[in-house]
Amino acid sequence: MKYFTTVNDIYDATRLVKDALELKANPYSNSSLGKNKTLGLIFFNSSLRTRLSTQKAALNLGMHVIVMNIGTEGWALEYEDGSIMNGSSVEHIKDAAAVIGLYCDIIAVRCFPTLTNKQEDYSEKVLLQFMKYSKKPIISLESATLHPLQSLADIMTIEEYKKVENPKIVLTWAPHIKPLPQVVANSFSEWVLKSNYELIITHPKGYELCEDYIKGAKIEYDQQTALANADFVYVKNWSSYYDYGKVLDGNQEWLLNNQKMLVTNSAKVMHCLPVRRNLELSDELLDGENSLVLHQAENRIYAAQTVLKIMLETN
Ligand code: AN0
Ligand code: CP
Repeated sequence: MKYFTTVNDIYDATRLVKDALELKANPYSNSSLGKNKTLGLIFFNSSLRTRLSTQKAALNLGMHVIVMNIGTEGWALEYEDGSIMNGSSVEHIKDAAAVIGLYCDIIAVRCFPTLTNKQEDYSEKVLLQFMKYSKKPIISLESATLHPLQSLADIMTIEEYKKVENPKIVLTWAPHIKPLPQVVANSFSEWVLKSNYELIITHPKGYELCEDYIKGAKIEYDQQTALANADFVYVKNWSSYYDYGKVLDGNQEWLLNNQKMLVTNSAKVMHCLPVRRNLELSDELLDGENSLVLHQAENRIYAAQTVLKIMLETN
């Protein structure tokens, strides 16, 4: 596997989740596999879980890790091919990615969308240029459209906590004050669907997601109807895809609480974190016995370790 940027980069989602859970049971079984190999973690945006869990995953495999917050510490990068660089950008991504490729055996990149130019964001221009110019295996640490390590950890968590073979999984939109990417929702949807689970997505009108990631999901605009008999409720805010990057007025009533969850099948509550408490999700649910948020965060280590292991074995 040279790239891990979407569920479509892997041979079999169900198999990968099984492998990841096996690795979790025996995390030090490959502690020399990464000897003398260097992982580069390149961050254009902030992170807590992704940075620390991927670093720990690499250390469990005996790799070296180098980290750069390129968004705040690096030279301002140029992305347009053939441009005359007489503006504010100092270095072309062609050169930066090629140099990073010389220092690393595997490169992992976090590059959020701008949320101002849909076409540019959804073309994944940063990630694709890293693939093209670094010539090294690339892992997405959340790109402009997808967050595959988060989704792998999420599906692992569902496998661990499901009580029936085919649980009812609901993805619900939640309020926020800032425009957030559609990324986590896109990614969770494509992984759930690829894992052959049914998915119900509920959101206010105007927050429809890009069709490419949700084919096969059911859309239900009434949150309570969607939640009926749910086994897992995945909570996430995202900004509008069609009115690109906008936060639409209202919808504060979409905040979930214990009362609204009464119609579910004592559903487990999921969120990728970071979460704004009592804006996106209430304290009572986050701190309640059905919350899986810390289990999801823990599984990020083994999701990353599984992907790194496969890359070390196949490159
Ligand atoms: C990011 C998002 O919603 O995509 C990262 C989530 C893992 N969240 C924020 O920017 C708050
Ligand atoms: N869930 C997640 O990716 O968290 P960070 O943004 O803190 O890495």
